[in-house]
Amino acid sequence: MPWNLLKYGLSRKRHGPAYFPPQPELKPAYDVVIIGAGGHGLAAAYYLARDWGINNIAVLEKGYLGGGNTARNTTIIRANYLTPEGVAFYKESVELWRELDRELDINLMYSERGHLTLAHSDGAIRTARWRAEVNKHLGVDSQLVFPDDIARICPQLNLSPSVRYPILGALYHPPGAIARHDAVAWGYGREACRQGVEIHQLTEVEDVLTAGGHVTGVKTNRGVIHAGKVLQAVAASSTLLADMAGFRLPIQTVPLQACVTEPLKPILDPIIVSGSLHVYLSQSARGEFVMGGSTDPYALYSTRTSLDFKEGLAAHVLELLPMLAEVPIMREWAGMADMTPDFSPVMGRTPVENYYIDAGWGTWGFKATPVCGKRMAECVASDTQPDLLHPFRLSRIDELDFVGERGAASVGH
Ligand code: FAD
Ligand code: PYC
Repeated sequence: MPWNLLKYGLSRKRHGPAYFPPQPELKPAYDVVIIGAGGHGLAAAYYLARDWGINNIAVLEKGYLGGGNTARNTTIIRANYLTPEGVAFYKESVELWRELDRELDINLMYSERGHLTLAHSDGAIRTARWRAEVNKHLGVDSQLVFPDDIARICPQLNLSPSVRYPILGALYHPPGAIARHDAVAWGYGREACRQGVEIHQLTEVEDVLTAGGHVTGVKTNRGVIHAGKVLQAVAASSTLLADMAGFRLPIQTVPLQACVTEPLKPILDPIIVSGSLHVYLSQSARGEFVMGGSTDPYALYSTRTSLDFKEGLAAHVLELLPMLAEVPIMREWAGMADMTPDFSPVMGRTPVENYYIDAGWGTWGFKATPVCGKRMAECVASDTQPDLLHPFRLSRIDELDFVGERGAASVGH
């Protein structure tokens, strides 16, 4: 180890400015209050300040910055959705991701690996073909591939025909990527602060204050704050916050578990998803295999993990990658997924004037952080529903105008 690095590590003095400014005093009023300092809330704050010149903003976080699903997700980024509305939306997100390191001046370790959704049945081949056609039509690089190609793309996969669920083909999406999730929250948070946004951790919103059908502020554990506009971006707590504001959401919250193995040398490049085996995995830059399965089969506000999950996951992963048999699982955790009936998010205006919502991200919202932040900022600043967000308006559920993305979810439900 270089001598200077050792000296720095042991020294009590730390040189250079702190990454975030010290938390300021809470003011009695802000132009915009954002509830939730996950990736989504922080990205919205950043784009409101950068693109719309609104910087009298407080982001209120009941825990710590980026400590919700942003910290718990498996970081898969892709645009290979099923509906034209979904594909157009996630395509814009992937375009923003590609520039984000430079823009936020932080190494997000954004790494395009290619994404394989394995098909083990004729029905799955049909869905893969359908997705490939919709994707290509909208300029997203996806194609249906068969075992010969899969063997070239991912030689580690067990392609034997004599297993329980032989691999018949796959949807291959070369832009599929992973990134460092914490850095996304840090990057958006720091850049928002540089533009005057305040982030208040350990500040829980306990009630939403309204008068005459519009929002006037929020009650927090640190007092009342008045606000011209309020955006809720609280993922698992979406229904609780909407209740406080006085409207209902078509959302159920279910646990989703994941785990990582001990680090290995780099051996797996692409991201692998198998719907029939209910598993997905990738190898992180640190060498750990990041793996997950289906959502738990009941609604629950809990982040406990289970032996069931680990056992089922291990058995299924070994069908795909028998070489992992002796690799220990190192950590296991759960997040809470806010699920809508059509597996698409809810974004935009609400029945309460000047109160906006960003919710229903279920198991798939990390990849949407940049586009959602950018478009929600537009929505809040202009009080209009941007075209790209129109399909995801809250009223679509009552209108039965669904954006059905179940076939494109990586996670079994
Ligand atoms: P969060 O990061 O959860 O932020 C919301 C914040 O609101 C939290 O910090 C919370 O503390 C705060 N909050 C809640 N209530 C209050 C209150 N009353 N007052 C103040 N603050 C409050 N998506 C993908 O695209 N790819 C994946 O590979 C992927 N894998 C996943 C794996 C797992 C195990 C899980 C659980 C999810 C996964 N997701 C994935 C989904 C993704 O994690 C989420 O959709 C995304 O992180 C949501 O971001 P967010 O900023 O909206 O929410
Ligand atoms: O949306 O790609 C995804 C995903 C993978 C695992 C969890 N979500």
